[in-house]
Amino acid sequence: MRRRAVLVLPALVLLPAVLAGCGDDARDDAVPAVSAPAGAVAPTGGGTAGATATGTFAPYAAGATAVTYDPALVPPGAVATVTLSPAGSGTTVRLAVTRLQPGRGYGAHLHVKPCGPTGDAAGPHYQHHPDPAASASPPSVDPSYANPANEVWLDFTTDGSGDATTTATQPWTFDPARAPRSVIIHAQPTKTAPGVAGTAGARLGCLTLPG
Ligand SMILES: [Cu+2]
Repeated sequence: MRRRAVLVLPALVLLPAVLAGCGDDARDDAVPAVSAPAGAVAPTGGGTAGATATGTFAPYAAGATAVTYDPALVPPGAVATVTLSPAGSGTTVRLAVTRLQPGRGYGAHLHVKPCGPTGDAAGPHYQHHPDPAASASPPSVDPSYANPANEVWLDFTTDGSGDATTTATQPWTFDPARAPRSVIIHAQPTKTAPGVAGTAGARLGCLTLPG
């Protein structure tokens, strides 16, 4: 009698949906929390209720907390610290940076995805009321959604040492199902006009928030 080999092939090969692509929706927060990458992340409070992260900028490496995409404008060795602090029914977000270019204005916002190999990986801005017309491209540029009351804008101008501290206080808390995952530092102050609202030039650097 002839024996018949039976091959069982996996019917499905599931790839993780966390490939660092740009241009997805603001929804990768259902991914279970992973341990903090090597670096100076100091998660506190579970990410959505309150969180803090500190990183020293360097060119991208897997697991990096702080990434520079423009070493001239966000020099390796510059440091950023972001703290999300719930306060009653509101939230205060504080960003402190050191050793950027002195006397220079930068844009900065909370974005929805962690930092990745390119600035685009961080996805669009966190919005309290998501813009129903927004997609990955174009992102929300409607001033009725892309504004500093509905997003978290942290623009700053550095002092003579390249340091700055800025805060934004909102009367709302982050949706725990889609909490912000990064701060992006941009090349320009944030624009407010229709069609460009919320944009701030190139993405120079990124700091990942604990998820
Ligand atoms: Cu931004």
